[in-house]
Amino acid sequence: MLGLRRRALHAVLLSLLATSLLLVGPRPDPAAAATPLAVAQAIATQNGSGATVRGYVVGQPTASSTVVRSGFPSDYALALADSPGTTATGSMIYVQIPSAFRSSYGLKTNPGLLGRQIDVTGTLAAYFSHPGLTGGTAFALVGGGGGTDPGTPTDPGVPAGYYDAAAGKTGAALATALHGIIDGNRTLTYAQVWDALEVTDQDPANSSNVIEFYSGRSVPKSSNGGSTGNWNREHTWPQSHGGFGTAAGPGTDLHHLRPEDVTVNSTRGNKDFDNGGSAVAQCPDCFTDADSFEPRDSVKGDVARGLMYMAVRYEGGDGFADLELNDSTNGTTPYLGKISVLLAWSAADPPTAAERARNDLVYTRYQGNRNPFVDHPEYADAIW
Ligand SMILES: [Ca+2]
Ligand SMILES: [Ca+2]
Ligand SMILES: [Ca+2]
Repeated sequence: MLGLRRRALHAVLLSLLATSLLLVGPRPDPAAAATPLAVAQAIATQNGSGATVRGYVVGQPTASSTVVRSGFPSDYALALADSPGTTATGSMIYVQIPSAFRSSYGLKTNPGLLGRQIDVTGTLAAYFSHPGLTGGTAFALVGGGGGTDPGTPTDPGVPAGYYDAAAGKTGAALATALHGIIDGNRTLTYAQVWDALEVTDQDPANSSNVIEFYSGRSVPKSSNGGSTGNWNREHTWPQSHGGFGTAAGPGTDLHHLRPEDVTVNSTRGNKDFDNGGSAVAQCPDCFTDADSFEPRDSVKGDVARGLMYMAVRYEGGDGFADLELNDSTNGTTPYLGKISVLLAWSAADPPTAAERARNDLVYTRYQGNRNPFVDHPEYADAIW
């Protein structure tokens, strides 16, 4: 019985292997991948050949001579041009977005892609009765933040030049440069934060759930609220350490707001972050005492980088306090501690792919600004 089943499985695997070998076909030309075509070249080469085309996302084609730049109706297509300001459809190539790439490159889901430079590999063939690129097999953002620190894996979502103003700087000059890069962001209302957290903190293994930040539990998105057992909106920089309440701005900034169990959120209260204390109920590997809270190891760096972002983003402008990290456990606005511990946590728990993906989501989908300490964790020691 077992032998028969194993033989049957073997046959299936062999036939799959044969099929995949047949599907491989001619090897791709590595030179084509290394040197992408400009959009003008791609428009002039509509011969059914395969190519990688590099261009700026300038909108979504909805008809042969119509490309919209807002109110994107779907994730099915985008238009590329050699200049981000192009509005003439004759200078654009229309790109079909296969289903596998729609959640990452469709404009309805990712309106922040407008103006970004991307590479698309596909077939040079008409789409919408217009010069096109169809059957895409690879989509990639161009750029990636300069080679200042080859030891740090750079997020491909970082647009080229994003951190140029910070290059070569340290200390207060670096903080000032970063502030200039990340300020002026879009803000959410406190009500919009519910929906945003369901996206940014979704459980990768269950799209109906979010992961509670400190406790690590996967809980239904639908069980948000203020009752025991619900999850709610945790300000990792406590409202009372910044006087911002739930105001649009620091009170709703997704770089430090996270879903957390109501009871655990209440236990954390407005305590500073530090090591030690006794175990926290419903929060494995979390500790607390009278004046501080310690989350589980795998989010220690995430906590630290979110707070470092807050200290640099909020410098006393926009009608809000100048948030600052210090080395105390203090209950006073606008300070939060302890910076020596947060630096150690950031070093011990460096950014993961999941943390970088969250940063990308906040950037592209909600706020239009990035957390520099996720993209460049080395900035932490360069400032503090
Ligand atoms: Ca303490
Ligand atoms: Ca982490
Ligand atoms: Ca500050």
